[in-house]
Amino acid sequence: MSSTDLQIAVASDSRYLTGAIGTLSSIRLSVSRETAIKVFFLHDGLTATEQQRVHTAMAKLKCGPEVEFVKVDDMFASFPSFRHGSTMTYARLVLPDNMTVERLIYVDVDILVLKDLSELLRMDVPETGVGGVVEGFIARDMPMDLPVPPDPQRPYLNAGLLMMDLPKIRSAGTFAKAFEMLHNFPKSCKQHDQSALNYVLNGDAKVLDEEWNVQSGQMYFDPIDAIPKLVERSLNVHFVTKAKPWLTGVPFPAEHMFRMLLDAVDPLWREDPFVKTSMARSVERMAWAMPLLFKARAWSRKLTGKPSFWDFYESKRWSRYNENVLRLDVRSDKFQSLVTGWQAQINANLTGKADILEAKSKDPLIHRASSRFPISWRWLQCFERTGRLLCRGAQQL
Ligand SMILES: [Mn+2]
Repeated sequence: MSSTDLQIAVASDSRYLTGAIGTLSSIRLSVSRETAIKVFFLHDGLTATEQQRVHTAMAKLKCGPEVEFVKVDDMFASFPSFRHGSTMTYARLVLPDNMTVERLIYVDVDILVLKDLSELLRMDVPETGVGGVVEGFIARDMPMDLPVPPDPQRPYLNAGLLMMDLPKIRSAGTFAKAFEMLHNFPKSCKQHDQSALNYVLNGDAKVLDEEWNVQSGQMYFDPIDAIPKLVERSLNVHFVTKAKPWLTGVPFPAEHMFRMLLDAVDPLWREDPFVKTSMARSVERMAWAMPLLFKARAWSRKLTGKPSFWDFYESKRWSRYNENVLRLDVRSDKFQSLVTGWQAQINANLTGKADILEAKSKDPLIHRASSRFPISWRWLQCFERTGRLLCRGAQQL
């Protein structure tokens, strides 16, 4: 292929369409305008209107990627389904059979891509044909029904961003073996295709620097300390939790950047039925109460003899979230210059003059940090601390 330089594959159903539009736009902005981008968009039956929505959004960008929709058969029906019954997570495994290109980069549709992906084309890949970033969020799968357990010392990849050398994958049979794993040992494949792929690779992959796929749901990922790297455009942020930027009001910088892109290329994205009915948004409004609610559930489960590690974890995660919202100063120079610079970059890449936006985004969520929320959260913390002191006092009596 002479005119096309960067070949990308994504997979999405209607539910993630908004995310796909944001992710693809960010890829376009991350590479020079001389780099032509071809996108293979795997789907399980997007309507003509939905496909047109993607084309329209991409046409708003100068040198917008050429998108080819590829419908994949319902061959994954027997595999464990993802949340909401989606099996599109398996679609990446059929890529070697359907594509004639050599190097392909698979990208999840929940990533803000800032780092130039064409750099990945110049890297070597081992004979298995796969490269990726080590998983940092989900604990490594525990083998449930495997005859030979995997070696825990070997790297375990996150499947959200994969560089693929298709001829190598075909000749090593990497993805064919992963399909076999899913068929034969479904119980071990808790993380779907990611588990299967990792069992097959057993660490024999090109391990990329973390910056290529920073998994933002990690407890140690600090969304505010990340600002300088966002300014440098030196990392890709993978929104790995349910709190996707387009489904929630998460006010952190990367999430905000994602929504700014959507505002520019797909102004009616908030009307998407899956965005409008997002459960995550209402849960997020209760953020101030979440740490206590989860802790209450954790203790009640502990008292009834069914302790749950996850409730404590969730309680801690929401506390961390609330602290970060309090720390975030949207009026700070750091934040403002990030937003202004990003808006300028977006504007420079828009085709129509009429669409050019001001740096002051119409995102109403970003101003929430100064709402009543911090007060409720502080009061709850006081309440909890007093309760704990009273309990301790009572024990000493
Ligand atoms: Mn993902």
